[in-house]
Amino acid sequence: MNSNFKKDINDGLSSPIKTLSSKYFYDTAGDALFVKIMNLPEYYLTKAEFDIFKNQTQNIIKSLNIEPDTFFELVELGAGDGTKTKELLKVLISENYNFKYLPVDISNNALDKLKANLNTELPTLKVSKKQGDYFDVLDSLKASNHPKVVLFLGSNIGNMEDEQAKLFISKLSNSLNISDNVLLGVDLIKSKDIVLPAYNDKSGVTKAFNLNLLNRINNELDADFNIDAFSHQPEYTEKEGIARSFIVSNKEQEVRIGALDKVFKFKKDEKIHTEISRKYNDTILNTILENSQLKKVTKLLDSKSYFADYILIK
Ligand code: AVI
Repeated sequence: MNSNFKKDINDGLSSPIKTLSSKYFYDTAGDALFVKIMNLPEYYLTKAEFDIFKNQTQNIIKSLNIEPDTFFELVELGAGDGTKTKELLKVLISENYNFKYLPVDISNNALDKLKANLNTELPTLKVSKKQGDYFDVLDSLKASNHPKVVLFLGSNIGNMEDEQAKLFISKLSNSLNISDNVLLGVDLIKSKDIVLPAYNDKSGVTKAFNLNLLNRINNELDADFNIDAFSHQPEYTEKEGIARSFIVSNKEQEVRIGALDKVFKFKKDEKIHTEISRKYNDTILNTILENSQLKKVTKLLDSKSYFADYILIK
């Protein structure tokens, strides 16, 4: 059993404002639910970023500091299924760019699946999977001195509070050499009628994704959460530009977590904060970049201007 998980759950549920980290959404069931989310009609983020990768591939390539003859490493933080990245890889291959693709992920299983798929679909692509923590991998690559392009897509940075995002960006910047690029995908601030349904779909997949966290605590920490006694509650204000997800207790209840030998009390309507999905604009991105050495080069938008891929340079 993961002892960080146990400690984090105990800390989060013992605090006066209960919190559970969204990083714990992704067990096997959570991974499968997230794949379903990406295909939901309401979840515009994946489709919008795919639109940029499919229709603006040349603009992406033009904005990157790369040349066909000079070898570079294309590093992707969080491998995913590669659907968007494949659009870029196809064009780089057909234009004879000299590069290697290095997907980085904590899950070896996800990397194996991606590598097998790429071997079939893009047999000439050089792929080197890197299992581990993002920064351990980036630090190990720094010594090689090859120019790098780092992809951090899908608005994954949006799942960090602003202070965490700043820290992440400055660590990322420190792990790069001068002239290396970052391609950062962020969801943009827009009205509630578009954002909120993306986190509250009609078919209830996002609800299951959020509440799966309680299943995970039941399974891994011998707890007795009654999932039906809790609800999924997303909130969003355009002014703040932040969507937050909560799990709400439907009644006054007690839950025992066996692995902690402890009982947690929930009041009726008490909330557990589980996720932040920060939306961006130029001003917010500027504050996140301000203490790093990364500078904006280009901003590419999808056809509806819902999502942006920023190209940054160190
Ligand atoms: C992975 N991440 C960018 C997703 C998001 O939109 O914040 C996770 C997610 N949570 C609910 N739906 C999707």
